[in-house]
Amino acid sequence: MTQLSDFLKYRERSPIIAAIDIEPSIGINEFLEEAKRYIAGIKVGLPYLLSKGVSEISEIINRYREDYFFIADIKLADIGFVGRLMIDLVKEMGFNAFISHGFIGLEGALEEIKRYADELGLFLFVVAAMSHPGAEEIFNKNFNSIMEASNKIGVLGFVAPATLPNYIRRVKEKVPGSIIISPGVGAQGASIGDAILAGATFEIIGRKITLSDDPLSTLDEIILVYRNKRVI
Ligand code: BMP
Repeated sequence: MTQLSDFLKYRERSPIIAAIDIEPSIGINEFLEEAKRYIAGIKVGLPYLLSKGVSEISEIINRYREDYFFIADIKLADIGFVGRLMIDLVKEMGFNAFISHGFIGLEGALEEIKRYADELGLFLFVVAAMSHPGAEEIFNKNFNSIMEASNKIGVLGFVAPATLPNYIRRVKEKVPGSIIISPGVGAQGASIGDAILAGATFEIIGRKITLSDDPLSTLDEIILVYRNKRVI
């Protein structure tokens, strides 16, 4: 059973969630072995999940389940029935949490997904707004409706963009006790630490770490920025 307090325990170590969409340059095992002192959680993206497969991801999570929390970035956007099949796989692989879209609406979709997540002891994050430039064209216009629907069913986890930190502030205003994970740091242009200053609980950092020839030195540098900005 993964609860809000479990994430906050890891937050004491660091505000970093590493986004693993591709193999880190030093290989996943060495990376996870060495990055324990820098990173709180690991968000596994669909490209990595599909390329490794269910059994290999299960093995990885099983090996490091005490060291990190694991989020399955499956961004559900389907009917409840399909959502539940996906959640079964997420549970089987040993993840603590997963991400769903919220624009699918409650009845027959998000409501069912939330209920099933609770039943299986998985923590649910809903995408409140997205980080890329085109997000403002359609997706982010629905921010209020997504938040309202999520509130109705007691969602406490949100994804909100570091590139558009106003959404982070708005999530925090609407659900003060929520946990906010924020992508867009590094490769997409947001500065390290700014999402945390806007109210995010964790920053999701992908390519800045995974593409680095020396991810551990990069993590050292990131931690230094957090210290200078006094967010840790
Ligand atoms: P990167 O730091 O390499 O840009 O990776 C960002 C990660 O956050 C990716 O895994 C992406 O799927 C995810 N993400 C995002 O970039 N923007 C969003 O709005 C929502 C996301 O989940």
